[in-house]
Amino acid sequence: MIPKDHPRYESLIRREKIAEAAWDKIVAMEGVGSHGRGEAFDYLIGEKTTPSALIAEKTAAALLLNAKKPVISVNGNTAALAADQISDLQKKTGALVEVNLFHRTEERIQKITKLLEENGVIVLKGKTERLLPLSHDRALCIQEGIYSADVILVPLEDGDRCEKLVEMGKTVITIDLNPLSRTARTADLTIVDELTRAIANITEAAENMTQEQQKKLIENLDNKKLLKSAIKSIMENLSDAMDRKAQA
Ligand code: PTJ
Repeated sequence: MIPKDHPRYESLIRREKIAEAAWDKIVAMEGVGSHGRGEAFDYLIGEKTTPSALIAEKTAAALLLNAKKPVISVNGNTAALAADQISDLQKKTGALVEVNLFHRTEERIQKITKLLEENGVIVLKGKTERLLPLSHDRALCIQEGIYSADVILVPLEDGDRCEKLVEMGKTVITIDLNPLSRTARTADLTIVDELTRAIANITEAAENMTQEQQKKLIENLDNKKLLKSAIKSIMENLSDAMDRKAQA
């Protein structure tokens, strides 16, 4: 039982959700490791949304709202941490939601779909085919979903599929706390923020932006600048920590 007044309550609750979902086979065992890496980067970034991440989140909302066929690709970790938030984001943006897994089993697909549906998500179903040029099972997707999306949100992604989706001409948005990852460097737009904070901010932005604001954000999108900013935030955070230590 995690007390509500614990200074790192939110982070510990997320860890507990991941652990429970791993026991339920919603999160892959490898996903527990991925979450730990995410936690470490969140620590480095100060466990908060930086100003440049907020710009990235607003830009993500603008891209999804202006897409012809926006799709959100959901894996085990994303479902475990944010099933209810994915439902809100789907409602605000009209995006299709497709389950796509790296460590794919039919059992996990069923369990993740059930969890999403229990939280109000409309999950795309249909014939799954090996449509992406990848040797692993992330190649498996639905023709009317991921395969034909023009804008795709792929939270907590692996670099391979991100690269292929970009090569296929899609606008790829990722959420990844590690600004150095291959995915972060390959995507068209990288949100360096914790998944649940990021989805909440994208959804809020999708509710509140004018057409003019959306247009401006899309025109000004510069992912290299956003990544540099994220790395700078980590460096500043570390430098502040060193100063505090020196004064102690
Ligand atoms: O459910 P599956 O089978 O599709 O598997 C999903 C995982 C996450 C296991 C798979 O996609 C994977 O191995 O991902 P990676 O290569 O570990 O990349 C995940 C990235 O997300 C890493 O750079 C982590 O730092 C980052 N990350 C982890 N948790 C969070 C996060 N970023 C934002 N918010 C988080 N909560």
